[in-house]
Amino acid sequence: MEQLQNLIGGELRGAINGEWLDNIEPATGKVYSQIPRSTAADVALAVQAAEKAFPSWSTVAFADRAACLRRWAEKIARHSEALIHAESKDNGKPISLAAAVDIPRAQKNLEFFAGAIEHFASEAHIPADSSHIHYTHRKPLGIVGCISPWNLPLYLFTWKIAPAIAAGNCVIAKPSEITPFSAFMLSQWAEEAGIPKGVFNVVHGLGNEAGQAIVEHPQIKAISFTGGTATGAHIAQTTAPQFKKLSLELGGKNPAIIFADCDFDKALATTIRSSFANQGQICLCSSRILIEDSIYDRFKTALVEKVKRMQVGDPAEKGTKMGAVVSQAHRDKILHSVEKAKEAGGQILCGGYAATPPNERCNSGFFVQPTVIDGLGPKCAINQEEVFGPVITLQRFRDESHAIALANDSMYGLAATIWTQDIGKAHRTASSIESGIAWINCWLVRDLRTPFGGVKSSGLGREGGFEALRFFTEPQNVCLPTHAN
Ligand code: TXE
Repeated sequence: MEQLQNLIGGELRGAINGEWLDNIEPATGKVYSQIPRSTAADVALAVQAAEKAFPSWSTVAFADRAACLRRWAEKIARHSEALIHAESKDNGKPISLAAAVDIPRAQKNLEFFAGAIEHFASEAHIPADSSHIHYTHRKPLGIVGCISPWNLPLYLFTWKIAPAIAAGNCVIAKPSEITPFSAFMLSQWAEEAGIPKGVFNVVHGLGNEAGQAIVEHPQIKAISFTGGTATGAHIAQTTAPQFKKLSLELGGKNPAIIFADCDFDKALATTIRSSFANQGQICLCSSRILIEDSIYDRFKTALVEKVKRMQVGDPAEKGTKMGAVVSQAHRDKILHSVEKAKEAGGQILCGGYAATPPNERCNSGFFVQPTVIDGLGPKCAINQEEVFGPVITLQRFRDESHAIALANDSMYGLAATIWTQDIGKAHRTASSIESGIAWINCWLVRDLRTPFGGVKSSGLGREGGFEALRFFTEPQNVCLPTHAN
């Protein structure tokens, strides 16, 4: 059985304690590899390696750092077939999705931040009398921690490590213990890409062991985290007394607002995609579908008719559109949320159960039927708690202000989609919604320069573009007189 390794100070190695954790393929329920069960001792070793590497890496020219990231991106391109299959096997997502989204985007993240660091200029301020010049010197923080989740494994892993490394930091990264494989593959190519030993370290292991040790370590100056809201709150509590910089990208309960004057077919097709892509396991997925009264029945009927036809398939097969959910525990959590919705009086329009495995190979895999629930109000648990699976609810609204009230009736505020052909209404609605992102008549259209993140319990701070480079640097104001004293 393959044993994945940590990368510490340029060396691929197991955990110091010699312990291993099983890694399971969600489509089959079978253990197929192992990862080091790292602890605080491994994190301490990685910090030592990073401390050694930092003085030199922090002074490497931007163009040379960018060149390393570009060479690394080339490795992703060269090994893309292997990465696509690895990501699909590790996560349960269809290979078609890994090929269309995850792996190309991981490559793009590295290329994008290579370019971004080359264009990241400092600001200067000169007062009206020109007596002084102030300039901002943005310095790398030192050693930073990057902790990523399982839903878009390499995509979100590279989204964090690329700006951190580009900005001149040394990184201690921890991929999710549930989906460690693609990060391990990437770590094997770091040296060939020219990343010096100790600049990029990967410590595999459990969240409450290796992850917690990263968050607690006093030499780690910032934490960039994507994951569940409860974990984010715990990390915030741990880091606050140390005044660490913190970026949190957490959960969502995203509304899709379907106004009666929308382009019906486009709204329907995209809402199905925004609800069920990656088995609903994207923080940006729609999970509360809000539909205007006058088209409620028509939209509901058309949606349910299409969702009923969606079949789960073996993620390894080319034609599969819906694969497995990530783990047995996660499948059970999703089904428990559906059970609670039934008990609360929800009407299951389709789905509602574990799905029959698509073939013999997948007999012990973790599959959930795409599920649509009707008849529950905004305060119900299913409309308040993140399910993070292929489960959506429908709610009816009277008018624009009612739609906005329903959309904002949530502790989360990550993303919203708005479907209308009235551009004024679209803008008004977008600006009234408490969310980090509002998509009008589209979904998941991304430009890596834009600020990415959420409000309320969906997170803290923004990633993306120069926002990420600002997060991973400390600005120092330097002031000097323009005339000799
Ligand atoms: O995530 P965790 P889980 C949501 C989704 C899901 C729920 C729980 O609703 O059902 O979160 O998922 C590491 N210190 N999202 O439990 O635990 C962990 O090892 C440091 C939304 O799988 O938050 C992993 O690397 N690190 C989401 C990462 O945190 C810790 C994506 C995320 O795991 C830690 C995933 C600790 N104490 C889940 N405990 C999104 N926003 O996209 C855990 N970790």
